[in-house]
Amino acid sequence: MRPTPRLTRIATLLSVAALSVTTLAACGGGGEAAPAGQSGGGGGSDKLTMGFAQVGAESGWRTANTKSIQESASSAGVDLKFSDAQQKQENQIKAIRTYIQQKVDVIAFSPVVETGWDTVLLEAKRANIPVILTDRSVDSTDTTLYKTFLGSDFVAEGKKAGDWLVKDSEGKSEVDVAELQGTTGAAPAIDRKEGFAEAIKAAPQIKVVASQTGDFTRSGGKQVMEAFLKSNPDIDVVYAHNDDMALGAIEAIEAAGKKPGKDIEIISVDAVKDGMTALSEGKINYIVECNPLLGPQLMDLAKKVKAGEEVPQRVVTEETTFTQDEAKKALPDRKY
Ligand code: GYE
Repeated sequence: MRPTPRLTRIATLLSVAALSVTTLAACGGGGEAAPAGQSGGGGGSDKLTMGFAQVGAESGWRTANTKSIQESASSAGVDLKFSDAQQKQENQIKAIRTYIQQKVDVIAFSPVVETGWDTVLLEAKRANIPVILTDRSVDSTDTTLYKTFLGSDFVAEGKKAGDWLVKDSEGKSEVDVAELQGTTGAAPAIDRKEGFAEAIKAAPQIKVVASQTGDFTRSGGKQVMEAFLKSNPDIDVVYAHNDDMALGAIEAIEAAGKKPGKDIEIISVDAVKDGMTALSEGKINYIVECNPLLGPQLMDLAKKVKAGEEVPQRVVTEETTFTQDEAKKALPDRKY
């Protein structure tokens, strides 16, 4: 691990109005891709200003993540500029460039895909604006382009899903798996696939017979599952990279006259309320948790970075797993 040079803050007295010409899509999705209004002023006050470029509003996980960031910014006294990229990298790049123009104190973002970030990250570095990656990472070899990466270990999540299936498949002669992948090129899709594949090597009777992206959405999961059921009538297990796609798959399975959780077992990742409810009802068999409540840690890291303090290059969030019985117990206290 290389020590990153401390960035010098340049206080700006420039007028906010002159800089905030370009605006960004507001939070919460639903809007069009075109820029919409946003709140907050630029630099110049003592308040920390953060520009956050969110992926979109594609899943229950994302909604909980956005809420966590907005709520913790307001309780930490952080002036948050928030944009929703509607799952498009070019929108995120535009948003980041606007934050650079506005001279925010810190830029944070959850990169929709892993590749293609070096140019804009270099622009932020040259402008002396520190960048924090949250939730998803980038594949840049120059790790001085960002201060830290706060988020889950997605390979470990995929491995937990695979480990459960290996145990569940003991004594079975053939287990055909259909995989619903997350957004193509996104770190959680790449890593959850890899971790799962690694784990199931321990049980040669488990075979991934179909694997396609459902883009982390419910409708994507449903559509892809409908096609899988037609092309592969003998699917035993669905491994969905998130709960939303698993919920979409449940609809497709039921529409085909089969019982999710029994005729076809389902494993997913996230553990959002709707997923946990389906798990407690026996329609999903196992969920690996991925914690979206990254807001408080993010605000903490941002304050440290602004103060010039060293922060660890990687902060991994702690997560667990849930069986059907465990879901029943955990549901009443579930926050998201
Ligand atoms: O699992 C999925 C969301 O990046 C961890 O993105 C996140 C993933 C999450 O759309 O539901």
